Amino acid sequence: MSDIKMPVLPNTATVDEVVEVIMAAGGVIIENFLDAPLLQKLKADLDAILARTPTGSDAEFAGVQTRRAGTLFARTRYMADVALHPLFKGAADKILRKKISYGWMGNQRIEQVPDIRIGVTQVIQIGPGQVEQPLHRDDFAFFWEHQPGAGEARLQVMVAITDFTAENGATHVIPESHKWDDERMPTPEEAIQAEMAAGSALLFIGSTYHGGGANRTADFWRTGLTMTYDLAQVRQEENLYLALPVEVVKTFSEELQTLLGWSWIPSSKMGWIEIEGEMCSPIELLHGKQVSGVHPSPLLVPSES
Ligand SMILES: O=C(O)CCC(=O)C(=O)O
Ligand SMILES: [Fe+2]
Repeated sequence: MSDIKMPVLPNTATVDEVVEVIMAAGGVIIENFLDAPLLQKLKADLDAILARTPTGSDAEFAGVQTRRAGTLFARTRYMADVALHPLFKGAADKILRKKISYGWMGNQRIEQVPDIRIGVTQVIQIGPGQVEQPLHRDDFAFFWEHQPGAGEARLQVMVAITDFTAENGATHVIPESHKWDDERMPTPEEAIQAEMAAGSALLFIGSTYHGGGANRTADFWRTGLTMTYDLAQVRQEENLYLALPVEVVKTFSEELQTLLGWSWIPSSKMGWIEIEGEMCSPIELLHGKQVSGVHPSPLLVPSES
């Protein structure tokens, strides 16, 4: 274990300061990311979910003394406070929404500012006896390659819902590992632990090597809430379209509906549905429109022959 410390910023830091530290170190701890009353309400909701969640069966990665629950936007009303936290959303916009130029459309040079979407929502509760998770990069989910200039695909938050300590499984992070290529293997000696008080949060990018810690306590369950912002052109890792009931999504602001994926990418129309012969954004479905020709689907109507 390295004796370097994870960089820490107060919640009064600016977005630019947060981005600067993340891009230098691969991650940063924001102290008091959530205020105490909000943390308490969020914790009550997450504890109720976790009480109904069994430990997992994946010994390799997810852990067998670990509880993981998703679909959090339908299970607690406080997810919006995490997703739209100015430092998290602000840093995600700055890190991920970098103008790119590529190719041509006829004689027009294509220049895009990529959109972002919410890719994962998960509460992770590491229990006594859980062993360390292998060090990994989360952008592995997109088969992201780490070449100079490749840019970042993900900004992730890990909010400490309980205190995170070295003994209870605080997340391991290898500082500056986001600068590595794909050949260099991470080793536990290079990692440091993101120890932080409940309410603080670790922000880190998809190319930073990290992993859940071992829980060596007798009876303390370490609880962390994680959420990612990802480039909109990669697939959302958690299948939010199927997981979140559409009635719930309809109650959200259009900003949140878009971030959750109920919108296309306007410039490329990626994610379109057809309505009346036009490629349209699926947000139209939340405004009462229907996809053409499937209500009712002829496949569900008994055929005459
Ligand atoms: O629980 C943690 O501290 C990290 C978990 C993690 O990195 C993962 O499951 O991908
Ligand atoms: Fe991870």
